[in-house]
Amino acid sequence: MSSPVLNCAGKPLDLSKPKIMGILNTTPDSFSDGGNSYQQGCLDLDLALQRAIQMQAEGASIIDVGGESTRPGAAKVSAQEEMDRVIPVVERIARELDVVVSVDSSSPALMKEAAAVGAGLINDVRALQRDGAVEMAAELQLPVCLMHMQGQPGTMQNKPSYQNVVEEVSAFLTERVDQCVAAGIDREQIILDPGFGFGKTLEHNVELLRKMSSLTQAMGLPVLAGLSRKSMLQGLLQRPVEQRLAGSLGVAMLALQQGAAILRVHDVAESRDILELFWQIDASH
Ligand code: 7PJ
Repeated sequence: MSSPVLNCAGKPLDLSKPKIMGILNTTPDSFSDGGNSYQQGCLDLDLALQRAIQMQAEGASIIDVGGESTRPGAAKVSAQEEMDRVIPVVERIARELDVVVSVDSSSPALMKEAAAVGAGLINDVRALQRDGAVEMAAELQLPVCLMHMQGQPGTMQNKPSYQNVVEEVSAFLTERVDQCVAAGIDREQIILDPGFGFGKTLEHNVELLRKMSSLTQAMGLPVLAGLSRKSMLQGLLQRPVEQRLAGSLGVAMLALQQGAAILRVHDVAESRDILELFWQIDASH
């Protein structure tokens, strides 16, 4: 793999050892809170900061702040609403903590504002395909995570279909990397993500996880795995969201063995134990 150290707005992120990205949702209907206190969407600034402090203490190197729910059927969020939710949280965390703050967004305007208040990484589930997004990321000179999704969040789970999911995801990401590099983004600052659950059936997700190392090897770029509490665990284990911790840890370990460089997770402390076990025991890294 080429240089595994990302430059996140001056903060180095060394991916020669895998890292944990802790999820901080600012959406009121965030994926995992399900209306109970399991993980509340952090609308409140102090609460968001407390959660970030906790995740950092538990071992997160990156805090991923998102304000748009991308789960199937989620209500659309206006650009202004997304901005109002995300920017104050990014600003507060970047100011108070020595941690990389990433922004889970597809909006170029939001990327710009977030960078201005200290964001160090752009995480885009649309792989910078919105108008002006590639150019904005190039201008901001922040590392980017490019994720594969088939279709759009509202309808992506209706009938996902592929001839060969691994090849198609790989081809898409290759094309996006080329676009980004052509626009002036440093290739060494790009992270790839197969996008588990984004326009994929259970079988597609399983196939992608099984073959994730081919993605890592073919592209020579770090890969992020977002598997935490996802519905494939419902498909595999018939567990509702509040009972997916063990399953999430299991697939996290498999992802590490397939070469994942970043785990995007809700349960930071537990995931860090998995990461440490992998690092100390598995000789393949
Ligand atoms: C992902 C994400 C993911 C990246 C979400 C959820 C849905 N960003 N944002 N990868 N998932 N890069 O957390 O279940 O898998 S939102």
